[in-house]
Amino acid sequence: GLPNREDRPKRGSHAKRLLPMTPAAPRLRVVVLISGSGTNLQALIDAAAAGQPFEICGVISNRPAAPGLARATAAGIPVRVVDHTKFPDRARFDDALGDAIAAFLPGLVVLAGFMRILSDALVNRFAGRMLNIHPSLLPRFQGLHTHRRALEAGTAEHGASVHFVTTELDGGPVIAQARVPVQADDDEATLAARVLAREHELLPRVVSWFAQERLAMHGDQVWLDGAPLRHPV
Ligand code: NHR
Ligand code: GAR
Repeated sequence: GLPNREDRPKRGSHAKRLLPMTPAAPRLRVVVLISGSGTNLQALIDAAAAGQPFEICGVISNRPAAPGLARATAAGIPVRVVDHTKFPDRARFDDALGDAIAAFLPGLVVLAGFMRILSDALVNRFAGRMLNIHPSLLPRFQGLHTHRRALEAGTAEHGASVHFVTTELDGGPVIAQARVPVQADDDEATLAARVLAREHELLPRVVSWFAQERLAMHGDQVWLDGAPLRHPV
């Protein structure tokens, strides 16, 4: 087969003249869905700019005022807003969102702080090609307000998880997790910040695995590097 992307001659390099038929490596097209500040989006933009084998081909927000939209625009990435408040029901919103996603011809869809629950129809439209980053150590603290609930539960360890999106909300198979300690003097803001910093490493790493075709979901089973993944990384 083809050599790894990293091993192929770079365009303009001396090696190009030695191997003139080597094509430019195609980069995975990734659409990112956001609702808010978009710091995870920024981490993906930065990873792509640093040479990871994917490109952010579009960013979609359900909130017109999401600060993350400016991050995309600043990076020259096209943005779309599909405002859920403008649709009569979830099914109509999801149809429009699905069409907006599909128009970018993505190989992968990433939910990065996206705050609307997606219908089964939309999830199935991108089955095996949609990831979410969730701010807890799943299966603990599914749903919203995870940091507050972790503090209330008195848990010693908290973190974030990247999982394939399935029709089961926050229940799709977990790929990788980042753990942080909970400190005695933490409040929601300090704990969220500690988790978020780790999210910014975790999410680009998992997206790179998918782009390198090291990662897939078959049925509800995650595969990494040719073997079924028994425990999250
Ligand atoms: N959709 C499906 N089908 N499966 C998942 O695993 C999904 C999903 C959509 C979003 C992200 C998730 C998270 O990581 C996510 C995973 C929003 C809510 C929610 O209750 C819950 C989980 C997640 C995202 N949203 C409210 C709703 O009624 C609205 C809240 C708001 O707008 O602020 O959609 O946490
Ligand atoms: C992140 O912590 C992400 O895990 C979480 O929201 C934050 C978004 O930050 N996601 C959810 O809560 C999904 N319901 P960002 O917009 O700066 O990436």
